[in-house]
Amino acid sequence: MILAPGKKVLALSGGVGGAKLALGLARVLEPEQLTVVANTADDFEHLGLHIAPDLDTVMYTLAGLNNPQQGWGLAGESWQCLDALAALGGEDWFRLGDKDLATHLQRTEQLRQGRSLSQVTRDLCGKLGVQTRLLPMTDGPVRTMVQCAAGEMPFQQYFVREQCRPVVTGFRFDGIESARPQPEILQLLQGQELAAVIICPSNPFVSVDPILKLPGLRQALLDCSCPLIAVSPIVGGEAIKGPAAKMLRELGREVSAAAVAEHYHGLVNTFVLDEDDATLAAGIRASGMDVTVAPTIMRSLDDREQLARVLIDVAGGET
Ligand code: FO1
Repeated sequence: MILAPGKKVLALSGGVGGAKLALGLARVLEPEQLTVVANTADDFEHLGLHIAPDLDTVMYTLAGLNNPQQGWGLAGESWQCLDALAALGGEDWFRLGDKDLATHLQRTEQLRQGRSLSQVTRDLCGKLGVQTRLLPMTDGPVRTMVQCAAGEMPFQQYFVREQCRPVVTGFRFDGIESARPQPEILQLLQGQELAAVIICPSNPFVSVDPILKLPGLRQALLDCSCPLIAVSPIVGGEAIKGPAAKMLRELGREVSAAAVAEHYHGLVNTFVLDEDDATLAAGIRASGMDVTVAPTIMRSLDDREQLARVLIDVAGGET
């Protein structure tokens, strides 16, 4: 037991990096001690299906079913449906595997029958044996629009179809003004059980910001008395995965963990830096944030658990 009974951790996550840490946390905490909130602003409707990439990446990872090489989707996947679709002239730029399609079919049908994304996620997690509470950030539609010189485009078009090539100038989260945070998130933040909120090493602009910008959520985080801890997704001036470094550069910011710390300034109490970036600690501390230096690159299962233990220790857990 590394966290007192009755104490809980709330983790805010995007896709791959967040999912790795969520798994580490799930392995060192009791199931009832962890709630993971996934970004849903990169969800989209495609081929008539509701696709929720970050939710699914976290769900498949927690279920031990994920494809670790690819980062998204399921291990041992086949692509017969997509190949047949392509042969018919259908769209195949967004690769939906045969088994993964079952998730999207089930989710879409359940949503069509009037169930909420939270209910459907709970049901899917139950069927896949995921014991951790996994919540979509909201049950309402919020969609990331990537702003570029030529105009704006939906996130998956930028990320997958355009392979993150367009130069970004900003982001807009369509629908966010009328979206509500998933109610359990606010209940947790307003209760007495939370030991920490952890911002996973996910992209600050397109994975974490959509969660933080949900109406009322930032204030609820500020009002919550537990520590808010963020793990840098940038190590040694590079993103561990994905376009975070490219985005920082194009937005005219320094490509470093310090720039991510600055992004979270005024919200986060403790910033967790990789050992490679230890020299940045003093500057971040001078800005008023606590800093913990730790190995943050999660190659193995042990690395994930080790980082989870460090974070719980920062939160004041009982080791
Ligand atoms: N990412 C890709 O780079 N190419 C794909 O074809 C692709 C398909 C895909 C299908 C289902 C799913 O849940 C995720 C998928 N992703 C794919 C990942 C997705 O674009 C995520 O939004 C990113 O990983 C950002 O979190």
